[in-house]
Amino acid sequence: MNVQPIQRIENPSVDEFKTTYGLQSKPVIISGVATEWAASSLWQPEMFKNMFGDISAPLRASDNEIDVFFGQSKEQTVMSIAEYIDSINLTDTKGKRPAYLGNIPLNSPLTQQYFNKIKSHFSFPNYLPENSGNEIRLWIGATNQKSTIHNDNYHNFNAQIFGKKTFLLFPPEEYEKLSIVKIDDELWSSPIDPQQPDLDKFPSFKEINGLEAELQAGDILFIPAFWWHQARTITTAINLNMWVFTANICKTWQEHPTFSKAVSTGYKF
Ligand SMILES: O=C(O)CCC(=O)C(=O)O
Repeated sequence: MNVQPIQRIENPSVDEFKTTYGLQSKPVIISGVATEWAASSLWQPEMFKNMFGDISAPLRASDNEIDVFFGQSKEQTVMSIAEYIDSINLTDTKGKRPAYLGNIPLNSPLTQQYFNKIKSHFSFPNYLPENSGNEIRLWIGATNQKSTIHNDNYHNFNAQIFGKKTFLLFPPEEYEKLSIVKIDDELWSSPIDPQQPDLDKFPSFKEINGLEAELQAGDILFIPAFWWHQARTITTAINLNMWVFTANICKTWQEHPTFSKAVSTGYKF
């Protein structure tokens, strides 16, 4: 795996971002924006415990998506936010790791009343003004939580609010070296664990080219639609992201030119 550090820019104007990164589908880390949000000083695991501790949340039983999508850990578990925060604080990297409070939609009917209490704490700039909507999601995970390598059909601005998280990013064309498979119509994912790749089974992963983003609190990572990505927490981490839907990108991976080329050359997803 050949990974280069991703470019970093300081508080770009909307025009600069849109022209050089958004319209070019070029990943970048934006600094100097989320650092100014109230969330940067207020959001810590204890704040969520104090404000929302009594709420019961459905969680994935495993914090490792490879177990969830390619293994046996499909079950969900329910616990209060207070119990969850205690479980991540107690995590011992050798012991059983806790569930994952990730992918929580904040602007959904179920969560709206809680979201209203914290929505003044952040404000994503409207870097892609031609968007057709957005969705805000919250992710609170313990050290070493891992997602699979997957892609999404919308742009993604992922703000690191607390702790550290690393993202690996690969261009859409690298699907073959990732042995991408279809999980369902919305989800295309890699069975490879990039931190411990099985190179006998997936030899071409050695040749892959990608980017690495080491996010510190206050950074915002731009992941363009259809770029493959994997998230991994380095410490207990709180992230807030905004998925941005735009009319000028194709709606599904099947509509992406790389996908049709892959299928025409015989690749079986
Ligand atoms: O932070 C994570 O666990 C995954 C984030 C992600 O992959 C996404 O927003 O698509």
